[in-house]
Formats: sequence, structure tokens, C-alpha cells
Amino acid sequence: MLKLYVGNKNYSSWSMRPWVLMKQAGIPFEEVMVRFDSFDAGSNFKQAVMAINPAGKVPVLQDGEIVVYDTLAICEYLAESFPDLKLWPEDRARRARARSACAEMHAGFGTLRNACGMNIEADLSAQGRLLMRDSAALRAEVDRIVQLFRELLRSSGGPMLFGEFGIADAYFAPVGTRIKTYALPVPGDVTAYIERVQALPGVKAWIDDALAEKIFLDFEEPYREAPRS
Ligand SMILES: N[C@@H](CCC(=O)N[C@@H](CS)C(=O)NCC(=O)O)C(=O)O
Repeated sequence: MLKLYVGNKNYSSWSMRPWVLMKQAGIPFEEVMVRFDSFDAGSNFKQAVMAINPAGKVPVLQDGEIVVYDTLAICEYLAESFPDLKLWPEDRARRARARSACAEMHAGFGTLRNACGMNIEADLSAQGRLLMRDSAALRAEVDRIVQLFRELLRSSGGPMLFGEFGIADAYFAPVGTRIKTYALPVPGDVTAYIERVQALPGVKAWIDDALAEKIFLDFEEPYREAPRS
């Protein structure tokens, strides 16, 4: 049985990607939750993750003796292991396009990732308004997301970026949750796509778990104080 090591569902955007991909594609796996405490060398999180992945990060996929870390490598490994599931588009040109979009997400959108950390259960719309007002870099990245989603949806005809659900939709799923948390302004057709993704059972399952988690971690919360107990 495949094992997928993930972090907190409210916060761990990288973990979300392979988890929703596997759930939605119907790939059976055992989830191993490694709760964030801190990312310090001596933390429980680091010690538990380093035991399997010397890079010290989640997600990690374990397939018997084989350990795959880094989200893009995990997605590629799954696509190769389950060719019938067509996790990448079948057409070579479309597949190249999907890989490019995922690589763009993997290596880019640094301002969105840093300034708008994933926080599924929070309403940070006021912070989102200020960030959009003050950061030209964030505005440019949101514009690029809109342009990319529109172009892909137009050429595939939807409902997902490349027609049917696949790696690209999983890759951008945490962008959708950030757009919602920070109420980042996007046009209606982009919101409709994000809502379609969030309604998929595999994605909804992650979001429901994230909402039920109710763990507040100061180091993941630049904009909120811990709720008073
Ligand atoms: N490039 C890695 C990034 C993974 C990553 O940054 N994961 C975060 C959790 S969402 C983590 O484990 N952080 C621990 C740390 O930074 O020490 C991937 O694509 O999987």
C-alpha cells in the first residue's frame, strides 16, 4: 500500500496537492499525518520527517522501498505508476502545456505563496485587500493566474484545466483556497472553476478535514492571534 506523509491540512499546501490527486483519482493510499510543531531541527515534525526524507519536508510518498519526495516528483511518479488514470493529458502537446503550468506553479508565484500562506479555515479578506492594495507583485501574480486559468479552460472547454481532473488541477487547488481565504479579486469564470474544483469529492474531503482540524500555529499565522481558550 502506498503511504503518503502529509502535514496539517489547514496549512500544508504542498501536502494538499498529491493527497487530493490520489483521492480524486481513486488511488488507494495510507495517510501518515506528521503534525507541524515547528520546523526547527529538533522539532517532532523534523525528526519524524527526516526519518523518511532527509530533505525534511512533506509531502513524501513511500512505495515499499521507494521514497519519493517533492510534489512534482510525486505527481510524476504517480502518473508513471498509473498510466490508465491519465493524470497528465494524453495528447503530447497538451501534456507539455500541463507540465509547464505545474512547473510554473512549482517554481513561481513566490509572493502569493509567502504573503498569502494557505489557511483554509481563516477569513483573511481584510488582509487580502491590503495586500492587493500594497503589492504590485501580488497583483501581477493574481493577474497571471487569471490569464493562465482562462487560457487553459478556453482551450480545453473545461470543466477542469485540461478537460478532466488531473495533476494540473491538483497543483492549483491550494491557489483556489488562497483566493477564497484572502478574497483575492478574480472574475466570475475563474471563481466558478475554483468552486468546481472545491466541490470534487477528493478536494472537498481535504477541505473538510482542514476545517475540522482546529489547530492554531503562531508560526503559520502572520495575520491572526491565537483564539482565547
Ligand atoms: N518543494 C517541496 C516543498 C515542500 C514544503 O515546503 N513543504 C512544507 C510544508 S507545506 C514543509 O515541509 N516545510 C518544512 C520546512 O520548511 O522546514 C515540494 O514541492 O514538496
